[in-house]
This record gives sequence, C-alpha cells and structure tokens, in this order.
Amino acid sequence: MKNTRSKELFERAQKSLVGGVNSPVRAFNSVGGDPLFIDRAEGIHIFDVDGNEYIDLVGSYGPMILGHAHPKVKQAVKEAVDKSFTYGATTLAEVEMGEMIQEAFPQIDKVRFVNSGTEAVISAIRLARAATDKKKIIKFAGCYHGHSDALLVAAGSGLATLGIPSSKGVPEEAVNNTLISNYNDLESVQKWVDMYPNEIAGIFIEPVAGNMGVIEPEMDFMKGLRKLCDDNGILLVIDEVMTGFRKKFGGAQDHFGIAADITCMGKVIGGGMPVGAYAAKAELMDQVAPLGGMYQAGTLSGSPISMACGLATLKELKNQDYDRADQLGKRVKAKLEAAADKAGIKVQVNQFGLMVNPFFTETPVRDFETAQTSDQAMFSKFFWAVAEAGLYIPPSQFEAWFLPIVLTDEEVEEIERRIEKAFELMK
Ligand code: HOZ
Repeated sequence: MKNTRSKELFERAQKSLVGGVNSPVRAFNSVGGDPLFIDRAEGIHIFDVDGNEYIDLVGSYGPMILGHAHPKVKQAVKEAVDKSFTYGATTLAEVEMGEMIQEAFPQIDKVRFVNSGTEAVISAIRLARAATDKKKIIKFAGCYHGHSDALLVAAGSGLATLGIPSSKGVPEEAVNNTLISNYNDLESVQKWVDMYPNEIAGIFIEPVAGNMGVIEPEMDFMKGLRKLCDDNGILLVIDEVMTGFRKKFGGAQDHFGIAADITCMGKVIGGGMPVGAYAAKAELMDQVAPLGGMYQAGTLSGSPISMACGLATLKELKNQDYDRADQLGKRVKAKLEAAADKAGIKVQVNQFGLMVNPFFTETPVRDFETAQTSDQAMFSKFFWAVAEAGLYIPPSQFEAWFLPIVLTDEEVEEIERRIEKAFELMK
C-alpha cells in the first residue's frame, strides 16, 4: 500500500497541529504507523492522498450513514449555502428538524439543537441537576459522552485507546460528583444509590456502548436502570449520539422499549455537519432558557447549513429498510467470525444493527473489563491487513465500525471478500 504522500503530510501536519491531528482518535498511536490522509470520498468509497481506495467503515465515526456526498443531501446543503451561512435567528429548517425528532422519538416533546454530542451531554448534565436540585451523576466505565470535565473519567474512545485513565487538567472538584459503575452490572449502580440516597441527579448511559467497542446492554440491566431511576427520583439520560437513527428510525431506547428522561443526540442528525441535540418531555425542557432558569446558548446552534444537511439525511433515512440494515451488520459479523476461524484466530464479534466490531479474545465481551481482554497487538496487525485489503476501519480497538445503510448486496459481498483477504494476509 503506497503511503508516500500521507507520510509527507503527516510530517508537515505535526509542525502545526497537535500530534498532527485535530482529534486524538485520528492518530494511529495504538496501531503504529502513520495516519492516512484522506483526499475525498463518494458513496461507500474513500480515497487517501496516495490514491488508495477503501470501503469506508468509519463513516466519520458515525454521521455518514448514507455514505458520502449523497446527492440529495449535497443538493440541500448547496441550496442552504446559496442563501448564506448563519443568521443568529431561527429558521424554518430548525422547526422542521424539531418536528422530525418529535416524530422519531415518541417520548420527546421538545428539543434544543447544539453543535456536537459533547455539548448535548454537557447541557443534559446541567438540566438533570437543575430539574432535580441534586448534584451527583453516575456514568459507566468505558462509556464516552464527549470531552466535558464531569464525564471524562473511566472513559472509552480515545482515552481507552491511548490508555489515559482520566484526563489531566480536570480538577478533582469537577469529578467529585461523578460516580462510576460497570456496564451490564446493576448492582454496581444500586451500590451508589444506596450510598447516596437523594443525591443522584442522573444516570448517563450509551444504550449500546460504542466507545469500548460495541457492547449491547442486557435487557434486565436496562429495565433495572429504568426502575431504579423511577424509584429514586433519578433522571435516566440516554446518550443516543451513536445509536440514534442507527438501528431504527428513532432511538435504541425505543428498540429496547425503555424511555429516557433526557435524550442526547449527535452524529447522524447532522448528516456530516456539526449538530447535537438534547431533548425531553416539556416539563423538563421548559426549564431551559428562555422559558426556564437553566441557561444554555450558542451562536451557531441550529446552523441553517447543518440543519439542511441533517434534515435531508433524516428524510432519506425514513425511506430506508432498517431490517435489511440489521442483516447487513449480521453478514459482516458472520464473515469476520468465519474468516478468523479459518485463519485460526480467536475473535468475538459484537454487532448492533450497523455497528460492528471484533475483539481478539476468547472472552465474551459485555463490559469495559472484558473489552480490555482483546489482544491489542493482534488488533494492530488486523488493522493494517484490513487496510491492505481495502477496508477503512477505525485505528482503535475501542471504536465502533459504522456500516453505511445504503450498501448493496454486491457491495457487502465485496466487503466479505476483503475481510477474507485481510485474514489471509495475517497468516
Ligand atoms: N466521538 C467519536 C466516538 N468515539 C470519536 C470521534 C472523535 O473523538 O474524534
């Protein structure tokens, strides 16, 4: 695989950008070698600056569910750009987006758009505290909810990849009220509720973890969390930044039959432009300014270009066959298992709809501890073999792969061939 131009650009990038990247997950620290610099992408294909073509299974870490540069989305963005870029005033597209979210999430009355998943979760923490007049929050080891101080402990994503247990620069005071529990372990949550009755404002969870690899919740665990919240006046905050519109037109919470008190969104709802959102029943959202005393604002919130991109994406998703999407994910999982088996490599493949990823371990992966049993050296080898075979996957064991929903049967067959080839290269 030729990488002369990527190498040159990386050397140049390191002189002006921290580590040559603008987000640590883009660095190749855990797989070794130099990051690939991307030139362009179209549909399911992505091309690096050396002219190598890959099938893109990163999808910009989630937003590109329709593949790249979808013609209808591109057209909507062009039309928005032609009018201007931002007005600092409300537009029709924001209202339409709000209505679209209401339609997709029956438990939501009102929504506030922000610019990222991180911002959505920061705001949800504030709202949970404002609404309950309590300070403590619970998060799960290995879950990642963006880079805000209060949730940057025992976090997945880049922190897990780089082996950073908790970020420097986060003062003790900022995390004094953050309690850590284990995913799929209700007792580890009950323990905190017993220890701090009447002090916990919210429980924050990814309904399917996607930042310690992909991990599905056990139904008893999710149902138990809902009950624990109801019995103790705690708000259940479900972070659907990764899962929103991924498994169905709506949230994973609807798929599991669990309703959040506050829902956070991002990624897909922007279709590739920066959008986040938090949303809830009116009694909660009406506590947000200008109706209530919880303040949160943003110059570019609900940006007309981002809204146009998000709206066109969601309109297109409404016509997609999500049952078929799940079958696509299952086919990729089955191929990874079969090809690994043929190559004599132990693998556990977790999959939720279009989210997939392999762990190189014999241990079934159900939480952060078991995720960490994956053989990192094997993952690095796999990453480069897969790149050589023409698949672009995240350069980290702990990031979910995001398959595009638009894959044709022939394209899935091509992915299967490339997986097969990758495992052959690993021999
Ligand atoms: N938020 C993404 C989930 N792990 C990763 C993208 C990034 O941090 O750059």
